[in-house]
Amino acid sequence: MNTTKIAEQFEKDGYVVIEDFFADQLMTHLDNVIRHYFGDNPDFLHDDEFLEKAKTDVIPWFPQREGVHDFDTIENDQRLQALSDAILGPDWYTQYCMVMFSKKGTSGQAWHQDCPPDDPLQHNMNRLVYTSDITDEIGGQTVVVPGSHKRGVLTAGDPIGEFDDQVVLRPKKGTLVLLHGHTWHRVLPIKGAYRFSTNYRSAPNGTPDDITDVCVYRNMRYQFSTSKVIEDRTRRYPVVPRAAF
Ligand SMILES: O=C(O)CCC(=O)C(=O)O
Ligand SMILES: [Fe+2]
Repeated sequence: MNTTKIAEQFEKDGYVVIEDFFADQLMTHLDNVIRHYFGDNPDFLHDDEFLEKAKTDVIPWFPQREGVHDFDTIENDQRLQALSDAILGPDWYTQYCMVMFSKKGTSGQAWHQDCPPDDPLQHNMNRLVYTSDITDEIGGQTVVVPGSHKRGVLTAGDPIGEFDDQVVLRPKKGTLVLLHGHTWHRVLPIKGAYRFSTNYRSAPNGTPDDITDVCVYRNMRYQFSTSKVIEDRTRRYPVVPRAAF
């Protein structure tokens, strides 16, 4: 593994994909733990307004907070720590391990930045682990705009529209995706029975612990701790009827 090269690629693109990073056996085990936890019909935690406006159907689970230690192996992986050192600098810290589960027929996640890019130096980094293949049949592909972590705030507009320069990722079992919190990204709708990813969120030293409390969508800024829309972005771009052109 060329840590320096990977860190350079991350700095340039705002994300990096490394296939076959984790062993098959470990992935199979964690996949089973997650499927067993969620069962067939998990309930949603978010309120209706969030689901409607954010077009985001995700049920989070924080296994380590419940004393489930199966996920610690990844947290302690020396190679993952070396990559995190190279990208985040000394004394970076782990925020939490979060499994994000979506049911069949749900809309995935709309375009967002995990935290506002108002200060370019304050950000989280997602360390995403995929315990089974994400395929076009299952849906739930992760979509990113390369280099957008340096473009400032996500443009207002259609929450699920396409960008010309977007790249669709189809992570396989054992893939690690490192993703800058300011990179514009989304998750496509889920067509298979369910879809999940496991995120070991981290941040550079000095980053506030609640950096991801406010998420930027193309139609709003949403604060999770208060379940409130703190900025309506739909008024910033006038909707001009087609007939006007
Ligand atoms: O599950 C994914 O592929 C991406 C999830 C995401 O948006 C995030 O972890 O911030
Ligand atoms: Fe995200």
